[in-house]
Amino acid sequence: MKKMKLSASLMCADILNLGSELQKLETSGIDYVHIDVMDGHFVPNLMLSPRLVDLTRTACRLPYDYHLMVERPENIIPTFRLRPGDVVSVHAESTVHLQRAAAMIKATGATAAAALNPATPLEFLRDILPDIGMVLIMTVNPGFAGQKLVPQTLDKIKRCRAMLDSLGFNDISIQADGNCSFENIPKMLKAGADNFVVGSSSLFDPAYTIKTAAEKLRGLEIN
Ligand code: S6P
Ligand code: MG
Repeated sequence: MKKMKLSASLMCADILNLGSELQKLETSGIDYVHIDVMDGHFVPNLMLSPRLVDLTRTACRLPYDYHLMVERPENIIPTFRLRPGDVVSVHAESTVHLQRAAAMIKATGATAAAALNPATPLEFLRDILPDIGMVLIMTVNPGFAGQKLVPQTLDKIKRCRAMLDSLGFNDISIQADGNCSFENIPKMLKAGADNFVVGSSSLFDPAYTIKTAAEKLRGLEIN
């Protein structure tokens, strides 16, 4: 079984204090910073510009996990200063040239990933598997934080893990994005996800500090 990875959703952090939030993520043992990029077309929201994101990279050493919710992702990929160790997810629904986008990402030294909306069939992944290191399964419809889990996505995670393993892609990890709460993560883990985008439902729940929420999240893997 793969070790659980936690990817902190930056749009759910305290935006007025991003520098100290990033330092807290690093000292709390978070694995990735999840960057939601939205263009107002692919999703009805706008979020996290390349310049702002690049500036935040001086505040911590964590790898970044970019989630591109944009039309024509090929146009925006070169505008980020990607580093080896970063992951970039491109939605299969967002481009007719998914393999080209994955190749562009790999050429920078980052890992390419493919993302699927809740209603998009797993079959869309089949021919991109040799180019990716991760599948991002949207467990809510993309565009906003604070939404409720789309229940059938749990079975989709399970079928995705089975499909990857049966085709020999055991190394490809599965990220769940949306409503990764203390209650839902155990179900997602059981279904076969190993990487979790933690946002307002858990890591940034005001009932906890980042440190205590991260500790509670790590405990979910053991129990
Ligand atoms: C949603 C976006 C997500 C959110 C995350 C928020 O379109 O892709 O990454 O940032 O899901 O977390 P939560 O716990 O509020 O659902
Ligand atoms: Mg996301």
